[in-house]
Amino acid sequence: MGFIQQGPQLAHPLHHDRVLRGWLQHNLDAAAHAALLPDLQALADYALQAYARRQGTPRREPQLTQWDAWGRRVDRIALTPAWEEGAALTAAHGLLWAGHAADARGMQRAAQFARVYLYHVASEFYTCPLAMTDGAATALKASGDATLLQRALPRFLSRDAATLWLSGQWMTETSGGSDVSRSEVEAHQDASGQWRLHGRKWFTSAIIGEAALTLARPSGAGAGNDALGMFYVETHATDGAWQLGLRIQRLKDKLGTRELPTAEIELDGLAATPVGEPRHGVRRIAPMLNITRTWNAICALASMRRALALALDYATRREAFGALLIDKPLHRDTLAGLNAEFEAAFALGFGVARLLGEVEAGLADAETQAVWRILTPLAKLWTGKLAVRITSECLEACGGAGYIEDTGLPQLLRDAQVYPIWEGTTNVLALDTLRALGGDDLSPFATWLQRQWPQEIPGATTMQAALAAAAQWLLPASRERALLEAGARGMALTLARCAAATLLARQAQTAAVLGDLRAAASLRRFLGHGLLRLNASSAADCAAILAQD
Ligand code: MFK
Repeated sequence: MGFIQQGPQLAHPLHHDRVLRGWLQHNLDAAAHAALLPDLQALADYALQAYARRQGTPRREPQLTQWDAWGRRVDRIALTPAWEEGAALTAAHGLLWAGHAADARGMQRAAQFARVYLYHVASEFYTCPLAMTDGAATALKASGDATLLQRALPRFLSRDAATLWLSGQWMTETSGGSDVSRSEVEAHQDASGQWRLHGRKWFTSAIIGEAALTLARPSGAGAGNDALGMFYVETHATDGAWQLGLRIQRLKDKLGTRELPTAEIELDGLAATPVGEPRHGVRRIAPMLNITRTWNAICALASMRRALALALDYATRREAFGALLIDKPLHRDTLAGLNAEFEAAFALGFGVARLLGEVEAGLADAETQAVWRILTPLAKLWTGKLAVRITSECLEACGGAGYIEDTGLPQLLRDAQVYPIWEGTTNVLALDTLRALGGDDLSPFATWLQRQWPQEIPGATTMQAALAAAAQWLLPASRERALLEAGARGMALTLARCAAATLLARQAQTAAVLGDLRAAASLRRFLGHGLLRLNASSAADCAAILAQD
């Protein structure tokens, strides 16, 4: 037999992730760190076992059975083994409840998202319904609806798998995924006063939840997003059957996240409870979006990290042109560049998680709350794009093997393509950044970032120059909406890179005190890739470029 190449091996996801370990060491106090470690260890061990278990075995997918043998409509969904294990892991290791625990330092979200980061890839996107459940818990808390809180919150945040409930987030309709104001699902009250929903939801990301938050238009309420109400529904009756008026029409045939049972559902009288007055639905559901967008960012980081870990390991096993790939200057440099981008993205994603915890714990002043609101869409949009790029590069780093299905590598790329799409596309998030900025003055955000940059770490002037260019662009652009929107993506990417550089600089400084100069090296490389991404064409150039006749 000829030469057989050894495939990449997955290093222990906790022990061999210096970025995660460094961040936790510098951000958590010793007691919090020690309390968290057993859960991280267990989840990383699980990830390692799941990786080994799935090598060479075909991936399983959920199966929908709509009718039983006797013609009864059952809409039964058989899940994959990883999904069957999800509830027990969630309850045991605090994937949901830990984010809502009381913490005097406001670190509960950072501790939760460290768990999510280690679990995500092995979970096969079971993290999607977890994200939505976390978002639903947060939106219900914001509503202050005592009856619903009493009913749903203990179940959403249960520490016991037997009583854990998951929630969906039913927003997308055929009329609009981004423009929710066009939603057509109607809500009306029957003779007994019970609200009931009618219409079709086109993408319900994980239909397995026992509950959901959804938007619907009360009959006669008129058009637009303000006329939508937010409703709470329960999907199953006490006997375990689907509620009357809820049918699963089919599971979606998707490019990736194929273990996730995304469904198209028909509502024909499903009982629903309005959360507060049934209007201002988008405003009411917005707290949920900011939570799921944070999950999206952390899960994008997890996918990047998995791809980078495999590509790095492969480089230590694959020989070409007389040397291991890891000793080839160009390959080495390519991997170093990707890792530096990842490390900056990690600093931003976990920086947002930490700020979220501080905001929720009531520790953030108004300025910090405003910064957190801006950083959330920035983290989501930039990590989403970066996950696609990094997973693609890591496949390429494994050569032809990276393109072969049963190496497991193509799935990383296919799955990563969801991050820039769901929970708001890159452009929708760029426009949300404008909404969060709330005007033409970048200086409060810029001042906050400048204050964060540690004096001892070089690079502040590069960051300040990029911010100054963004501010200079924003001021006149704000007077012309079309110009502002056209440049929103470039500006959002610039701001995301400035924020990531700043948070990485903080990490570099605390690591350097302990003699660890690796984060500083990543920062130098990241700054070398540049921070400025302002690049919109003029309206005239766009017209010329797009003209086809
Ligand atoms: C593994 C990781 C798992 C991640 C979970 C995956 C789950 C996937 C499931 C899905 O993909 S569900 C579909 C997700 N859909 C979206 O994310 C919708 C994308 N569209 C938007 O985000 C639009 O910006 C949005 C519909 C929210 C608003 O568009 P509009 O109609 O132009 O809204 P408008 O009038 O600007 O804002 C309405 C109100 O909401 C305003 O408040 P007021 O009424 O008080 O003025 C806004 O300030 C507020 N708002 C909007 N976005 C907000 C927000 N408030 C806080 N945070 C935000 N992000």
